[in-house]
Amino acid sequence: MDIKKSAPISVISIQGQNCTGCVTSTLCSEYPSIENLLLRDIIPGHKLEFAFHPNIMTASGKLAMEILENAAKKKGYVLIIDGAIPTASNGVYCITGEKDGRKYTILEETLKLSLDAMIVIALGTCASFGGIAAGNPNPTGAQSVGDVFSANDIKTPLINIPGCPPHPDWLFGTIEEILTGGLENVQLDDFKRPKTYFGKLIHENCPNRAYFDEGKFAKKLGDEGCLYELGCKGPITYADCPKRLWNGRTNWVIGCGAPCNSCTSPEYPDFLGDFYERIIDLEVPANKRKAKIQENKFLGR
Ligand code: FSX
Repeated sequence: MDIKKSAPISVISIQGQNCTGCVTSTLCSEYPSIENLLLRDIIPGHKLEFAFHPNIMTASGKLAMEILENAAKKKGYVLIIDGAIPTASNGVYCITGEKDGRKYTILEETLKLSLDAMIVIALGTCASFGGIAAGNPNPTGAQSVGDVFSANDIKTPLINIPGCPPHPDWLFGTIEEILTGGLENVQLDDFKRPKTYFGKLIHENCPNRAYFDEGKFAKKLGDEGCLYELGCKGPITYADCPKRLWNGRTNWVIGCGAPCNSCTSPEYPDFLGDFYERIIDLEVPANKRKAKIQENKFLGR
């Protein structure tokens, strides 16, 4: 088959308040491999060009800031922002870089670079919803990319890829959907998450679901049974972890015997209770009755 080659798509990646888990996780991509991501086609006929990436580029200081300036001149790039954006004190709490004695904040880089991007991808829950960085008491005024857009009337298309950290497929699969079918090819939910990856509850595909329906609940870690009473948030969490699996498709959190803590949700972490605290707005089955999941009051569904 004759595959038409298209020009490389320029990608600018900038980093706000985070633990670098989002980049670490997504650069462990297997399909496409890191070799394909950086040197070859991401999918046949389509290549990415990482013009600026603070975690894998060799340049630093003034040279790095000049590379960022030059990359931004080529409009229509994909802008990936991971980490939350501190907005208190003019964003002084997170600096992208320094040039000629002037510090450039992630807040001003976000505002500037978003304007000429084809699409902005908020990578990880901190960038998508504030996440841990915006947790109470949030002294830096950390906000999601979406909230910064709303406050500054930025209309550039935005996609949220949450997860603390996100799965590599969620990021690069979404970029592939854009490359092959355009932005309109990506169906988003009410929180701008791609439905391909965040369209179903963990609960719908959980291998422990039969235990839940039977009313058989683990009382301590290691017990057989559904992990609901040990704080599992799978019944209110949208992600495809049970089917996609992690770390080279070997396992996932519940497969390891630990409860899901709902890291892809907008309410994570402050409004979901402690990690090992049972969610209380759920109707659980009794005497083998079929379970009926109540609407989640937080999500307003
Ligand atoms: Fe947050 Fe990401 Fe969690 Fe960490 O960039 S979503 S703390 S995995 O690194 O921002």
